[in-house]
Amino acid sequence: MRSIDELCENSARALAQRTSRRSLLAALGQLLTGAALLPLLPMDRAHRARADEARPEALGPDSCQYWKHCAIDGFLCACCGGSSTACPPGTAPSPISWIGTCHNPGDGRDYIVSYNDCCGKTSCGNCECNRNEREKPMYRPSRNNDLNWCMANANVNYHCTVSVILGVANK
Ligand code: ABN
Repeated sequence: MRSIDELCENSARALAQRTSRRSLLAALGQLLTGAALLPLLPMDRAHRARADEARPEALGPDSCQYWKHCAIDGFLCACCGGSSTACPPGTAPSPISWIGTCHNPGDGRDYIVSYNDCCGKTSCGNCECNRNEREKPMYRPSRNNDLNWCMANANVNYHCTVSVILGVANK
């Protein structure tokens, strides 16, 4: 019976006879290139976004799920050239607004938030956010937020909405 040593030696010799140094280097090169390109291949990273949706406190003010937008109805000004508290250039905040109370999971407190519409340009169309927490149906107009708060502005064109924190809500 042939020993394992003999078997290994013979198969190594047979491989060496069949393989040139050049082809070995080519195979090694292919292996290294493949390994280097592996991180560039398309991957499904959607699970990360889904994980963030499950943790609203991880999102910023340009996300509809951000805590202080809990009663908003409109386009987020942060996606329209302004910020979550400042109207975009060329628009003016409405003096009348919708008021909501939102819970901040970051500090566990409730805050009074004013949703002012920014007026003077046509609808922004970006980041529509319609959360309307505790809003009542249209047949109770004083408790319904589906209104153009630019109605009292010189230019009544609605553009987007800001969420301005007015203060902590007392229990
Ligand atoms: N408050 C935003 C808005 C504007 C026009 C119509 C409905 C809602």
